[in-house]
Amino acid sequence: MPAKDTYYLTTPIYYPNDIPHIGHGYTTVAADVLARWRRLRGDRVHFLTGTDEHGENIARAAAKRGMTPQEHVDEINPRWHDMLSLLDISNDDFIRTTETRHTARVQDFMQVLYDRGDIYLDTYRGAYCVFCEAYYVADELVDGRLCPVHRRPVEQREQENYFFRLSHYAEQLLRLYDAEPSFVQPAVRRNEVRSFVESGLQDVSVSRVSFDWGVPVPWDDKHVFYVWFDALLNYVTAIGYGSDPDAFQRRWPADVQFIGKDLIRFHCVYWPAMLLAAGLALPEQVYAHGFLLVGGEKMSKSNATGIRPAELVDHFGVDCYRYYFLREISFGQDGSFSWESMEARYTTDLANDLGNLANRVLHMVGSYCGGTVPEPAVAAGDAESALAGGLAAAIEGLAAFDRLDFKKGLEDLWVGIGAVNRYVEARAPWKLHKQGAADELGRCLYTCVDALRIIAVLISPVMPDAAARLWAKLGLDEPLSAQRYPATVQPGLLPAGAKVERGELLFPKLAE
Ligand code: ME8
Repeated sequence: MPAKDTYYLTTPIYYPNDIPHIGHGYTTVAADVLARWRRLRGDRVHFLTGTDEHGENIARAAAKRGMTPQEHVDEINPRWHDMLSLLDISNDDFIRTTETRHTARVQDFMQVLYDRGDIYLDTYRGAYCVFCEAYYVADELVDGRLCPVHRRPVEQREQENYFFRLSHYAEQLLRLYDAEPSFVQPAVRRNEVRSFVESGLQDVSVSRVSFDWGVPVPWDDKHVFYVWFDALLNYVTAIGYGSDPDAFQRRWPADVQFIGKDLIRFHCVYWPAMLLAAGLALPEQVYAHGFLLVGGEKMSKSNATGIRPAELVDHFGVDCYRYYFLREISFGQDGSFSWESMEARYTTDLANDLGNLANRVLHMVGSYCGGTVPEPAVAAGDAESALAGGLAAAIEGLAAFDRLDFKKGLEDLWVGIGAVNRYVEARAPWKLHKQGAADELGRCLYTCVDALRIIAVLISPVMPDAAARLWAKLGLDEPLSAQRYPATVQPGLLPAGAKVERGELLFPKLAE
């Protein structure tokens, strides 16, 4: 059997009951930045996303549109792929839970749990939220009758269901949270999950008889599996569980599973318990980020605050979209989106700090050196050493991405970009040109273009499009995709003699 050799990361699989909004974009972009970052570090990466297509929610959305659930999900699926290409997402696979590669393996997995005695038949009564597809106990409800997530009335339900012996795993889960503090991150979510489990776990229902839009229970065809058990299994069915043992061994366990904080109970309690029951390894980490808020409330389609990614990308471009959310909001905490703050980030960080720098430097190489990167004929002086120090800090700082601290990594990177801007001001190449100090000028412009080369690589996980456009201006033979962190982001590796091209602005003025 091969050993694990692949960095495997996932997003939640989203409900295609409607088109995607920027909340879905947020998780997906963060995961994509990590996937690109790991590739830049030289890892083999497998990045999975997809759609969660079964359950009552989807069946209702389809009925509203006068369609069968299958017609509905087939019709809406391309809109999810549109979001991925709009946002430059580099996923390696996209799973739909209606695919046979998934449904057949869900049946296999659940059969294992049934055969081991971890699933049994019983009757369930309780408060149910259709939008969450979840039961709540009385003291979780708001005002005794509203779902705590959707603030909509819950329904009282009684059903004959199959149950998973979740209670049996409480002790093991508590030991897991204590022994592996990195399993649930950030810490505030681990504490939340831990107290939930500590307060007592009840067995949970894993099947439904009231509708049939789901994966049939193989030993009792009156039932379909509860959509959450079906959905969670995508993380293993998509990578070869039960179908391709080699592929599975090379990827599982997942390195990071990204979720929003709404999903911690499912991913940090049910999911590890299911894996323990099946005798599979647990993911290294489940990371629950915060909510994007609009007007202080969680932004969502059901409270009519959903913003489509295209509304922002059309105006600000994909690079700013990807940069903004990770730079503005501490990953893990809630954050508010505002048009004004996005505009400010575009103008200050992107157009001024980075775009103008590239434009200025390439303009000078064009006018003073005929567009050819000069030889650094004289040795580096104090100004160059100061700049190298600034860039080294930025390069090192970007490793904050390993901890998913995207904000800190980007802040450090922009301190580095500031250092290049200060270097240009201090060395004033226009003065060196006037003075006819050709060697000094050559050293200065070489240093600047070399810095642009490093910056292009460093921004590439977050802004792959801008990075590629900047890289193309530098006229280098090696492709951007061949660059590696940290080996090729060291000063002085730029070959002299490359033909640079100023071309169009990296971040043009925004339309009014
Ligand atoms: O829950 N802020 O799917 P879903 C930040 N199918 N992230 C947000 C957000 C917001 N306002 N709104 C949504 C489901 N998200 C299940 C998951 S996984 C086995 C099954 C993001 O379409 C965030 O990642 O409701 C959240 O966890 C997810 O979308 C919920 O997506």
